[in-house]
Amino acid sequence: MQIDYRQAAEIVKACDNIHILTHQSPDGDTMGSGFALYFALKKMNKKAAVIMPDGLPARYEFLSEGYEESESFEPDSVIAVDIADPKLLGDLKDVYADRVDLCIDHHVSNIMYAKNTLLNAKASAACEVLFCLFEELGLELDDRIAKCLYTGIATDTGCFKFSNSSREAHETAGKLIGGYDFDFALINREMFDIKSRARIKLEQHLLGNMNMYCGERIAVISVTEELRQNLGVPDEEFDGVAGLPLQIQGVEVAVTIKEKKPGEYKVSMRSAGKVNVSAVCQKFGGGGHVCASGCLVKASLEEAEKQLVAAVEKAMGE
Ligand SMILES: [Mn+2]
Repeated sequence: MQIDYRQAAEIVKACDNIHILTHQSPDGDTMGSGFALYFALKKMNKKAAVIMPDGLPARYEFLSEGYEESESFEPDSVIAVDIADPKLLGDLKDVYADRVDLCIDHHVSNIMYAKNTLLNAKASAACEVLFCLFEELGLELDDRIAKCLYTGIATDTGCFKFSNSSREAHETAGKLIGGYDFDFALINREMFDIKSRARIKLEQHLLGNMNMYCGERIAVISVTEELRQNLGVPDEEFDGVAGLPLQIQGVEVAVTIKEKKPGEYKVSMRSAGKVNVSAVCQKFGGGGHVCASGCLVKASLEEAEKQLVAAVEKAMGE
């Protein structure tokens, strides 16, 4: 059932022992939401724990400063943050999928699996939804909560660069920066600028070995299993490589072909805006967003590249 802020506030007030669920392959929004809600619930004298299917990655540890790991307890309420589908609970799906009391989210694709869903699809981040919920609760924020909420909004808007960087996103960030003390410049540097040596090595390789087509409007990067082993780069360093070629002036579509197993390739397509890559991926049985989509192609690498480029070229001509 979809509920409004007032109803969600009533649910939060009524619970005492809460498990807060975050999603697998965590990002700044689910982690920021999880810890912001934890600190808020602690201020309300409730017992809470943040449950993380993939643990807490080092890059988000700063959000947990002050978090106290409690002994395991049986929750009376389960609240999911930034989780559109229980599939995103990973290994914890079986335990929690059917017992989420409240889901706080901003994904239009939310499948409404929770008993109650507070969904604001116009919000830039689940953290922006939480900010409004805390206002509804009349809860006074503190520096820690503000830092968590800001991080979620900054990361989900690509540092206020994506088209979801609405007036509300900016205004909420402004209230957080203006009203509380935390180092937002450092957060943005660490979330957006700093890269590991392995990542730099990977980017150099991928950009140096790109294939260009259609007057350099289409860029293709391929990641084979052999390459992954040769470079010795950990899997998580591949996050977001699909968007890399769009940094190059003139590139309209970036195609990343990643070997899943011999003869089977996972394809990610990114568009700078003119070409609907969701429509292209649909021709291969995939889909997604207009500017970010994916599909699976069973062929040799050369054949996959040929077919994909032809399909993108066709879409460009339409
Ligand atoms: Mn989010």
